[in-house]
Amino acid sequence: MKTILKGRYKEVIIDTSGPVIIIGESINPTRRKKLVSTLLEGNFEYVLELAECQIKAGADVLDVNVGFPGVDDVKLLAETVKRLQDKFEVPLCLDSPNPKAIEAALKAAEGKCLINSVNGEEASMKALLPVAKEYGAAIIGLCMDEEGITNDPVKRVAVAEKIIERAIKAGIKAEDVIIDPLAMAVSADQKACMVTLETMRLVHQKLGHNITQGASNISFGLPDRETLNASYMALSIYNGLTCPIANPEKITAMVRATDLVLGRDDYAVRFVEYFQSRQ
Ligand code: THG
Repeated sequence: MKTILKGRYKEVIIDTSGPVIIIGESINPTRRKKLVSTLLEGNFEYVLELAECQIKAGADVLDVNVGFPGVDDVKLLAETVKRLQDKFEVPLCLDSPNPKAIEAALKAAEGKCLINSVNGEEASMKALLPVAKEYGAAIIGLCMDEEGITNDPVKRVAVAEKIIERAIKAGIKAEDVIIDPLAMAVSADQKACMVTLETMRLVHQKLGHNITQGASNISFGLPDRETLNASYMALSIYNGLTCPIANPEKITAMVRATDLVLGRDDYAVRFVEYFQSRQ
């Protein structure tokens, strides 16, 4: 199954048979107070710098999250999208819990964006599926609903199926629904990674959809996060993860390595090219 996203000029194909597409996570105010302060001053230089660094490091798509308390992200997300698209060709992933901000950003954006995210709650699906249809956007479907987040992979897959079904009813193509199994901190629950890995395996094998996840969520609260993230990333890709939201500066090398190991990099071209670009 293929999900196609578009920036102003550039098209990115996320294919369930790989190679892995990297959605850069860094445009996010969590732990980046400078992003908050510069944007509040109407200064877009830092956000453009974050975009450029991530693209250079291997990001194919950029996640854009400018939400923080006290800020009107309806205006700010749309404005940030415009500034990013003035300068960069890559497709954007619009990350906000506020449907109004998503809609305003879609109105401002060119190409075909990814909405981050819709969950299985009625309110979320009602608010966002018609908007996705209207603007021709793809969506990330989170495996949670009114009952919360279950620890049973089969139930998580059922939530994914519900979102896919409702999206299709709203006129969205099946391939435009990317599933997020919801990666949680393994410090809080040592079974957490096994639950998402199994959810991914089931979504990949039974539903055949593309899969994303916040790939550094699992290592919150632990030392040596990079090692943990890398281990979990490789296993996730093997189980069907095709478009992680991650820090490309830290993850691209091992993503290229995993694609090669999984037989998705003929003559090791992408692996070697990436290595040479780092020398
Ligand atoms: N699913 C979906 N969307 C998401 C998440 C998800 N969006 C937000 C988040 N989770 C993914 N994005 C981030 C952004 C920043 C960080 C983690 C996840 C972060 N960064 C640290 C920093 O910048 O210092 C550490 C970065 C690093 O490890 O290098 O914490 O799950 N659909």
